[in-house]
Amino acid sequence: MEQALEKILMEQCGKGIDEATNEELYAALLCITKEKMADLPKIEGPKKLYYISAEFLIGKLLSNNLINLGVFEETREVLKKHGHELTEVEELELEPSLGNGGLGRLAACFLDSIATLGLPGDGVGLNYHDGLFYQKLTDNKQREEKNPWITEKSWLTKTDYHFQVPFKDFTLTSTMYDIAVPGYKNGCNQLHLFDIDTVDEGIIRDGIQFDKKDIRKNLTLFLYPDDSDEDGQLLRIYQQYFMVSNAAQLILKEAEEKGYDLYRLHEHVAIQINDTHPTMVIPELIRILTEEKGFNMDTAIDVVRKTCAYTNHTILAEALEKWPVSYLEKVVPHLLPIIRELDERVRRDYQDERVYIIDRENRVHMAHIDIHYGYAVNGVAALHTEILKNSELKPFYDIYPEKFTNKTNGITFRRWLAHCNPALNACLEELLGADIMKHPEALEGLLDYQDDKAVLEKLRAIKKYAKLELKKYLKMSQNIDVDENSVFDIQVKRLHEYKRQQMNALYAIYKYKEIKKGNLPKRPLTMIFGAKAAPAYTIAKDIIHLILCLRELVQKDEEVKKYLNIVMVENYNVTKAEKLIPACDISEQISLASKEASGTGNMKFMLNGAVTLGTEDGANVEIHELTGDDNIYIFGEGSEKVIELYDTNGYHSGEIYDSDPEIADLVDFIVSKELIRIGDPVCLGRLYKELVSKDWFMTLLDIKDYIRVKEQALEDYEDQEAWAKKMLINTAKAGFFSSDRTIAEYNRDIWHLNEE
Ligand code: 26W
Repeated sequence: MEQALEKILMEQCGKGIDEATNEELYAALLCITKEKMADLPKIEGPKKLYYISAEFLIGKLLSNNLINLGVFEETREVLKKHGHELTEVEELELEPSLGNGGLGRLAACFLDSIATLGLPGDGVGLNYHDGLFYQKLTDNKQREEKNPWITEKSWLTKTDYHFQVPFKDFTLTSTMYDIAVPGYKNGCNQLHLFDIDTVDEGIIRDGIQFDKKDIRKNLTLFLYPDDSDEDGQLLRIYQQYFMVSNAAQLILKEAEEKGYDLYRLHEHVAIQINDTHPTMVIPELIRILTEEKGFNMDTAIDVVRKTCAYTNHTILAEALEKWPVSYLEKVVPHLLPIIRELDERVRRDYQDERVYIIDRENRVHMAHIDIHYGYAVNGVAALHTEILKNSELKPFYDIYPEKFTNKTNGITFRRWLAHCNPALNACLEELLGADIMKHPEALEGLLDYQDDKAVLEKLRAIKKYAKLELKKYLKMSQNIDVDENSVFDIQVKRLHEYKRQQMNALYAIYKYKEIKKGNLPKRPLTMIFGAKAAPAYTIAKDIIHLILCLRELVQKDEEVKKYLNIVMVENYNVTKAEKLIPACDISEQISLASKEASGTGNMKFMLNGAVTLGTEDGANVEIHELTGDDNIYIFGEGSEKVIELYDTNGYHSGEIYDSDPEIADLVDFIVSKELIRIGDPVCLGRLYKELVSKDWFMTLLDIKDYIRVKEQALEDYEDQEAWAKKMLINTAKAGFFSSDRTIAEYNRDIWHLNEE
């Protein structure tokens, strides 16, 4: 590495390593790493996977790629020897924000694991120039700004692949960009991101406003532009079709180049449809096969059905896509005859209108296309899959029980241990004498040390170090002070009412009031939030406003400030997650039971020795089973009760509010004179009203139990040795959540990639 770096720096800027600036070092390392990846063997085999996803939240790539190439340590040493820090060089890399949250990050972890397991599989998505918006926090509110990440020196490689994508009134020519995906000590796959050459960032005005109708200029400008109006939704359909038409053309081109018989496509290709966003790949493939490849309809449908598999990531009704036929007519009229044909076949076979593709209101249910015309359907955690089978998708499960499987999510340990917590990783490898990156199951060996005082002490020291690092980072990035001796309680994830950040905010109110009353905690508490709210999601933005107002209130109160610190990290993203997660003591996973399909942050925190405070929801259920009752804090109503409350219309937050003065006291504080003095009365009033009159995600149902259990966790934290043991057991049991395990299961049960 040293020689390569010397050479390229000399060529590029006539300097040695000592004199090079961080910018120059970054450019040189990017170049070297790209070359090394280009030299890796391409992963090949009899059958190839295409993972189509509207989101790939890949994070910064420099360290990750160096780790996977096996040259991370060496590079760090070389830089150090010459007076540089790899972490500082890495600061210069811009994070591509090509995702909203879990679904996009999962896709990125999966690509890493697919390559690591040596399976041939490429990602296919879109090259959004500004990704998801950049979140600025000003005047205690979220403001959206553009979030560019593509610079001259980036991981993207422009290819000479171009496809024609036909829309109703015009055809666009695509360009394919590639990002290399090296496996950990293995060969290389690719992430293909499609784009058009005419996108114009100049059309963005004040924040993230732009002309939603000018498709040639805006098609790949943003991820999920505001879809609160018709033009926004039409733009989403343009994006989705553009993505899948390119994917379909790429897949068929590669298959034909390899000389495959398209009638046996399913023997050589598996297509994973990541949520419903890529669903139109099904009618698009059928269209191309029938119109251009001489297939008859029956055969085209049969081949496509044997090729496509669908993953469901949510049961929230509003997130299950249903496009009005009239919208599809405006964008992709050539798909409608196919979609109608698919619907007619369903109607011929089943007399149950719940499984029709086109409903009475003339809306196309995208998930229904996937389930009828794909060969596999999976949920992303055990509980989630059970809920799909027994309630949300029951009519489909009754028809196709054999299609349904569970694939509990996972995370790549390369990024979420080796990269984000090198100290912990080194300690584990030393103790266990194994390459955890290849053998996550070896973590269980840590259990042998659960009563070893020296090991427990070491784990505490590693946690303390991560807290100090986070402290430095918060000071540098937001000028925020935190006390490393306080408990770090962290909730970082998309802002959504079902995730119940508002319940955590009510806890902050509770704590504030307790401190005011003189019930002082034994140790200060630092409550850290990080969350972006969708630009058109008003209540979510009100919750951010409440949290920021509470921060201001506490900060201005010298007495309370000593015991409570409320922090909101600006623009939460993968890079920030990597700094927050190792430093966490208490991991907040407090969604309303049944609503969080899986969660993956919960796994990252667990692996890094945080203790979960959570509901029996998503993968928390599996975390609970693995750790046992003593190493997790579970509270709240379970999913069965919650589902029953929805079914019977049995939940009325107003009744709880009226009958429980303690709860009313907390909720009332949202519109108290203390807070109204600081905040916007419209926002706070709206949130207050939402909680007392609707509270769709049942905050008030669980708030008391939440407070009780959280207080217990804080008390238990004081027994430092017992707490360190909980940390150890969490890390020891986290091996199951390696995405290598998840991908091995996908391959075994769905893709069958290395079977001739
Ligand atoms: C309708 C558009 C839309 C787009 C994105 C709706 C919802 C989304 C989310 C960002 C989808 C998402 O991230 N789902 C999450 O997927 C994770 C990976 O499976 C799960 O761990 C989370 O529980 C789930 O919320």
